[in-house]
Amino acid sequence: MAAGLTAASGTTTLWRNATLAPLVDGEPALVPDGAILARDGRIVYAGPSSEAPDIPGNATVEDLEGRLVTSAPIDCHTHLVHGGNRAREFEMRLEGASYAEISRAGGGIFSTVEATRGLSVDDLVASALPRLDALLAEGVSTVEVKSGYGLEIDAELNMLRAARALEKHRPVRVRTSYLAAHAIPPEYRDDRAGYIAEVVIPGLEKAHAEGLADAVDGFCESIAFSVEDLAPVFARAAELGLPVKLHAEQLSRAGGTQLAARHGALSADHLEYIEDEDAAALARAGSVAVILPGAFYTLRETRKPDIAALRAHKVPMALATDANPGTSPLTSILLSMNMGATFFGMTIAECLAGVTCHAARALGLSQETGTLAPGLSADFAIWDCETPAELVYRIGFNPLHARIFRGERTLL
Ligand code: DI6
Ligand code: FE
Repeated sequence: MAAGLTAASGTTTLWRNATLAPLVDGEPALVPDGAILARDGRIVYAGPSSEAPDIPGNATVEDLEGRLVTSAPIDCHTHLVHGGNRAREFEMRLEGASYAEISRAGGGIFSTVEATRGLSVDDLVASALPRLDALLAEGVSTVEVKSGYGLEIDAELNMLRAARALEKHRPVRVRTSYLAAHAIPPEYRDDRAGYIAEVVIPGLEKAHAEGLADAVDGFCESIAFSVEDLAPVFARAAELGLPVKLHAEQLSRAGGTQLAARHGALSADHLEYIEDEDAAALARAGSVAVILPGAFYTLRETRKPDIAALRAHKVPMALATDANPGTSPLTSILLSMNMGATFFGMTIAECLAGVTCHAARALGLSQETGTLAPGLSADFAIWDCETPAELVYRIGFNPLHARIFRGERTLL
């Protein structure tokens, strides 16, 4: 141990004999015989055991027997809070029904809106917990949760209240995104501008006043909202000091990525239909490209996000589940990595960065979590693996040995 650098008193734990996989400039730099020292839930040191500071006599010492340790995964794009499910819609598609037939039969996003509007905050929490537990079982420390199935002010706020309440029920960090601009509710079918002016923006102001929203999101798509529809929403977010993110270029090229970049968005998400100039715009804006292979898979999409362009412009790429009942009923961050590699050709390093440091950046949390670095929260995952490649290549297998959240080993 290097002398001199002694961690001060407090609850101190040393995890030793680990194979650390810190990301240095986006590349995993495996550190055999590594150590992590944490005090009161914050990382004091992460690196070779030989260079670790001395530890106080009352420290707890854990021997990890050479296991792989990564920063805890982060799911930076989910719709975890909602009522009902869309299994029947899935079955109808297998029977050959078109989206139009499903919609006419009451399926689609509006069936989830109907199932959500009637639920209390407690009901919404109870409905979301099993989905959250699936993520925590894979070591996830932090999840982003959107509203967007209320489409009226009280129901949208209840979704955000339920998202916030998840932190009271589980050892997890939750960041919320206000997504009333997700779809046009039936009562505003012929009055898009009225929905924006009478529901989306007043609801945003109430959410902000109650401290319910960490960011503002929208669905920029021909079947949802145009750049023109969303401009006043993003302008109001800016006035309120809230960052923005956007579902963009998922099903067509509607200009969402350029809108997100113009607003210095935390992220633009989906991106199947981006062009090189969109990647360049995200790079200039410092925005994260959030890649969502679960929706690509569920929709049997054929157009892939231009990973090569994002790579060439050095746009940080994140990976997330997009856990939602319709287009991505996926609650596995590990499978999201496998899909990112298998469908889109993302490298092991890109997949690992995609669910750790880049996911943290997509939530504005780079100074809090997502990297094994001093000062950050001691959020890390201990795996029964030797290399990060083992985390990405397996399908439907969870090699998590232990989840450490804010320096504490958790049961989930
Ligand atoms: N893009 C999607 O794929 C989901 N929302 C969005 O903005 C669809 C959500 C649903 O089908 O329930
Ligand atoms: Fe989404």
